[in-house]
This record gives sequence, structure tokens and C-alpha cells, in this order.
Amino acid sequence: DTYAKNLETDVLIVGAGFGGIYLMHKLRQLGFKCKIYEAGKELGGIWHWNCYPGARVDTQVPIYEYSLPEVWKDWTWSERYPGFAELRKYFEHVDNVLDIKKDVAFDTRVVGAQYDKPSSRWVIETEDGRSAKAKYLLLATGFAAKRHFPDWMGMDKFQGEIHHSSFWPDAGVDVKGKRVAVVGTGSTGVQIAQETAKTAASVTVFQRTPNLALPMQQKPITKEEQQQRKSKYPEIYKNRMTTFAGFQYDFVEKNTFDDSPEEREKFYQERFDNGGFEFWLANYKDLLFDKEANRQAYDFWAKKTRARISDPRKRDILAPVEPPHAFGTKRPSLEQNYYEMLDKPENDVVDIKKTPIVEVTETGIKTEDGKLREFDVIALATGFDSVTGGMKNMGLKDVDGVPLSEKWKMGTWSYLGMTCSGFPNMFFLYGAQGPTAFSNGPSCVECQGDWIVDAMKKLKDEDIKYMDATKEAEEQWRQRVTELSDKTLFPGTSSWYMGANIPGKPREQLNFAGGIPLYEKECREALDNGFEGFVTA
Ligand code: NA7
Repeated sequence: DTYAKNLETDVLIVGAGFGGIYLMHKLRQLGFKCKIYEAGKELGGIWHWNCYPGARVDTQVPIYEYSLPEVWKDWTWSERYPGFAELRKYFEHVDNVLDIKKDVAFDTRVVGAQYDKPSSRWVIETEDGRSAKAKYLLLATGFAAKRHFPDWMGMDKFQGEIHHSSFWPDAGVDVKGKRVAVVGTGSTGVQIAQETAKTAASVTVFQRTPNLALPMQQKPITKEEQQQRKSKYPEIYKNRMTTFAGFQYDFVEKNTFDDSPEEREKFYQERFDNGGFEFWLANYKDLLFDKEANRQAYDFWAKKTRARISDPRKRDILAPVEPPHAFGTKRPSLEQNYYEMLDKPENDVVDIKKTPIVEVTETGIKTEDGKLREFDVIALATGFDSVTGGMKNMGLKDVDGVPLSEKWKMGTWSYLGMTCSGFPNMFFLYGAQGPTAFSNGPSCVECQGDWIVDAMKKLKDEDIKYMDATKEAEEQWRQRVTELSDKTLFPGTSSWYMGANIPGKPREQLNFAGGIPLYEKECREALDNGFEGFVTA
């Protein structure tokens, strides 16, 4: 029984989103007995938690889905960039095909886990006092498992409704005719603002850093056109793994100044018109490496965006002439009329870098200039203790009882972005020092998932009890991650990629910046060279 007080299984997976489901499916095929512990009430991971207004994926389908033919063959979408409700339906379909739920314990939050060497088992504890013993512990908890709440005074005093984006009530919040505040301008803040504005009396966005948002170019897609395209899906999914970020497009083999100004203008315009991340991830190959090249892209973005905002004050806050950071070193959101919406007189944007929020009162939000703005609803789109926060928060301990939160206090150490020294037979995906935030989720999950499954198969075939990364291998991987990042413009920007969004969090690159193909090659080599960088027993 999945909910047993003392569960015994081969594999305990934490998290029933894209990653956990993929691992379960692949491991079952090899005869491993798997169970999933999931803190939420349903499958879907981030699409279970995210039901705030406008929650939508900003990677196109069919790139943003499993490459498994049994799953895609009978599934079609209604639009290029589906919303959370349709993504939840997709997970129902996944369950119908792969029969996942029967092995998932929902409402089950892991609060502790340690490997017991004498019995060669992980012992995993849940919040409500259950436990599991497993040969393998797989963490598929995603990069946004720990929310970030600001620490303003008076948050509990507010008389209206206040919600963090990923704790949005499932039943929704009626914003019709209401005054809505949105704090934060990451992907989430932009989506909430543009969606709530459709019915709210007013929307006020509190912006610390402008989002260099790109036009989504959303379009409906028909069943017929998808059916026709399906013969190409195997090829599309194969190609996906050959690109930097696991997309259908890649950076072009040209530098920015190889083109004349006219050619460049045309090149940029085409990417803008195609929409999505093309202006980011199918740009010139020096975009994220060369300051001057990057400035060209920024200037094009600013010119296009400024032209959409008639109010000069708002224009300078939303799309300043001088770049707030190098383009693409923070994640651009994909917007749908965000700028036209904020340009309207009833809506507003407040520059909280200039006048920070000092307090939440019973009626609204007070800024440093003494101004109180009154609201009925406050949406906190303030993000997450991204990438490492979730794993640090699960009570994981190494074989000697040292908490992972201690090990990662001054920085992050992993090997291949999937294992940690002192945590035998524990694997994680879509987390620290993997391609994670620089990749399309399903691509990353399949790349890392296949590696984990192959490693486990090898252990089984060769009758090895466990594999454990060495400290030296971890140190070298950390250097590798740093050295790849240092060649780019990312370290120069304060972003959650660099751990810079959480007060006191060590500043370091949290993601592997070499792209999926290189990452896959390096991970494969370690496995093929007889568990290089691991001790086995
Ligand atoms: P993000 O991208 O981390 O955005 C959080 C936003 O909240 C960002 O604009 C922050 O400003 C702002 N923020 C954070 N803390 C505060 C405080 N204390 N005061 C004011 N403003 C604050 O989170 P999202 O949920 O939008 O997106 C997460 C990822 O999920 C996204 O990238 C996609 O991959 C999916 P800052 O930029 O730090 O100045």
C-alpha cells in the first residue's frame, strides 16, 4: 500500500511532476518497484501548484511535452503555449496512458531522509509520521519548490486578499471590479498582471527590475495540423536534444557584428515576429557572451517596446534606454499585451527600486516616499528560493548525519548536477548544477532521467550495492560549472540563476551553462568510464 505507515520499495521518488513521472515510467519498464511521495494533491508538479490567473507555459508544444510516443500519439493541444488548466488535463492523459497514480502517495511531504549503510537502504520520513525504506532515493522536486516571501512589516494586517502565486486558491480569486496589486515582475508577475487586468478595476505592478519581456505570439492550433505533424515528432524530439536549451531552435552560427546593421535589424525583427524565446535562444551566438553584441539586442528590444508605451514615465520604468542588465541574463517573460495594458490610465507601474515597499497596511501598500496605495487583492509574484531551496528544505542528511542544508550553506556541491557525495544511491534531476534553468523542462528531465535510469540499470546488472560521488569529483564539477558560467554574461547580473534573489544566499552559478549536448556527453563519459568520479561497493 502506497500510504503504508512503513513502506518498503526499491525506489522512492519524491515529486510527481514531469521528472518524477518520467523516472517512474522508465524504471518500471526495467522491473524496479517504484513509489512516489508527492506533497500536492494531484500529478503535475508546477502545474499542480500554479493556478494563478494567466499561469501558462512559455515554451511551445510539442517541445514542452514528453517525447514518449504512447503519450503524444493521442494527445492534442488547443494553443501553442497552453495554460495551466490544459496542462493539468495533459497530466490526466499521461496518467491514463502510463497508470502512474496507483503508485503515488499524495499529500505526503518528505521531511527527512538518510542512508543507512548497514541495511543499504534510504530511510525516508514524512511530515505525518509515515516512513519508507528504499534502495534508491530519487528527488524530482523541481527548481521552484520553496516559495520566497518578502519580509515587509504588516503583511498579516492586510484586510483584503493576499496570496503568493504558487499558493493561489484553486477556486480562484474574483478580481472583477477590484483594485489589484502585483508585486514582482518575473514570468509570474507579468502573467498575473496581464490576465487580471482583463476584469479588474485597476492593476498596479510593483517593479524592482524591468522584465525584458518578449512577444509570445500565442496562436490557436488545430487537431488536424497537429495530427499531420505527428509523423515528424520523432525527429523533432531527436533534434530537441541537440540544441543548447532543448528547444526546436538554437543560437545561430554567426556573431552579431558579422551582419551589417540592416541585416541585423532584419534578423532581430524576424525573431520578434516568430515570437517566444527566439529572440533569446535563436539569437546570434555571442548574445550571452559579448557585452557589445548584447547591447545591440537590448537596444532593439527597447526600441520596439518603448514604441508601445505612450506614457513617458511608464515607458522609462518599463523599458529604460539604459539596460538594467544584459539582455537574457534574467529570464525574459513571454508577454501578451503587457505593455499596452500597463499604458492604460487606470493601470500603473511603481518603480520600487527608487521607492521600495516599506509596509503593508490594512488597506494597501506603503512605499518609502510615504505614499499609500490602496488595494483589494495583492498578488505576491516574488518567486522562489530557486534551484537549491527545495532540496535544502527536505531534511536530507548524508551518511554521517550532516544535513544537506549545512553542506550547501556556503555554496553548492554536486557531481554532474545529479548526485551528492555522502548521499549514496540518491539522484536528483532538474536541480542544482544541471542544465535546469537554461533548458526546457521536459528536455532536461528526459536527458537526466535517462542517465539516472541507465546508472541504476548498470548497478543492478553488475550487482553493485551503491554508487557515491567522491568529494574530488564534486569539487571538479563545481569548478566546471563556474568556469562555463564565467565565460558568459550571467555572473554580472543579480538573478535567481546566480542565487542573488534570496537575501544571504551564496552568490554562485546554480546551473550548467554549457548546453544540453555538452552536458549529456560529460555525464555519459562518467558512466561509460566505469562510474568515473564515484566509489562503488
Ligand atoms: P522570479 O522570476 O524570481 O521573479 C520574482 C520577482 O519578484 C522579481 O521581479 C523580483 O525582483 C521580485 N521580488 C522578489 N523579492 C522581492 C521583494 N522583497 N520586493 C519586491 N520585489 C521582489 O519568479 P517567478 O515566479 O516570476 O518565475 C520563476 C520561474 O518560474 C520563471 O523564471 C520561469 O522559469 C518559471 P528582482 O528581479 O529580483 O529585482
